[in-house]
Amino acid sequence: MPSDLNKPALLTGASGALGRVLAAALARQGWTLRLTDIQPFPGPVPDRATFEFADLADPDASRIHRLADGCGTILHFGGVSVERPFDEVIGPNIRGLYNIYEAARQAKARVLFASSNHTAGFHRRDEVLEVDCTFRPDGYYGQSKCYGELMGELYFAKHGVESVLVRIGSCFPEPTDARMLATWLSYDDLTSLVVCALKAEKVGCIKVWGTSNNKRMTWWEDDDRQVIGWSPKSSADAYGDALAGKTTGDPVIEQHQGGAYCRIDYSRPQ
Ligand code: 15L
Repeated sequence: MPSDLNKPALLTGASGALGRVLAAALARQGWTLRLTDIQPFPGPVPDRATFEFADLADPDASRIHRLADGCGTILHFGGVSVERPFDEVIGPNIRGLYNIYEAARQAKARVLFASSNHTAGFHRRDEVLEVDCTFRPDGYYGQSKCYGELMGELYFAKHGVESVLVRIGSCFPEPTDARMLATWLSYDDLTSLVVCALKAEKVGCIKVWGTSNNKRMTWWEDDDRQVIGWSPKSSADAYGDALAGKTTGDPVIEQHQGGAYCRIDYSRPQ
C-alpha cells in the first residue's frame, strides 16, 4: 500500500504543539492537509489545508472515517500527550486509536503513529535499547502508546495497513535539561521524518526512534529508519556543557529513561 503523494494527508492533533509545527512546515512544502483536533486550530489555517473538529474517542467514528476517506496517510498526533489518570487516557488513546486504524483500513491509508519513549521509560539509563526492546511503560500514557504500537502490528498483519511507529523522545524547540541530551528531537528532524514517511514507496510496519543525531548521550539505536531513508541532521551535543549538570537529584527520575514520568504516583519503598 504505497503512500500516494497526490492524495491529502490527515493530521490529527493538529492544534497541539507538534501538530501546529507540522501543519505549518508541511503546508510550506506544498503538501495538501486535512487538519483535525478536538480543540480549535490556533491562528489561520495554512494554505492548502482545511480544518475540522473531531473527537477521536467518539464511538460513532463516522466523522474520522469521512476525514480519512481519500487520504494517502494519516499522521496521528492526536490524543493525550502526557501522563494523565487512566480515565482520561482511555478514550482518546485507546478507543481513538481503534477509530484511527479502522479509518486507515477503510481508506487504504498508511499511518504514522506518534508513539513515545515512555513505552520504554522504566528501562535504566545505563542501557542502550534497540527499538524491539521489551516494553517498560512508565505510566498509563506510555502504556497507551504500547497499545498503539501493537495496534499498528495487528493492522499490518491482518489487513496490510502500513505503519511508521515513531517513538518520539522530547520534541521541543531546543533541549532544556540533561536528559534531553539523549532524548531531544528538533522540529526540523521531526518534519523530515514525517516527509520521509509520506514519500516512502513501501514501509510495512516499522519502528523508528524519534531523536536527533545526539551522540554525546545515546540510549537508543538500531531501528528501521533506513526503510524510509531518514537521517536526522540536528544534535543536542552542542548544548552538552550547558545542560550536563541540569539534573533533579531524584534517583527515580535520574536512573530511568522516562525521567519525571517514572516519578508520577511512584509508590515503591526506596
Ligand atoms: C512525551 O511523550 C510527551 O508527549 C512530551 O510532552 C515530553 O514529555 C516527552 O515525552 C519527553 O519524554 O520528554
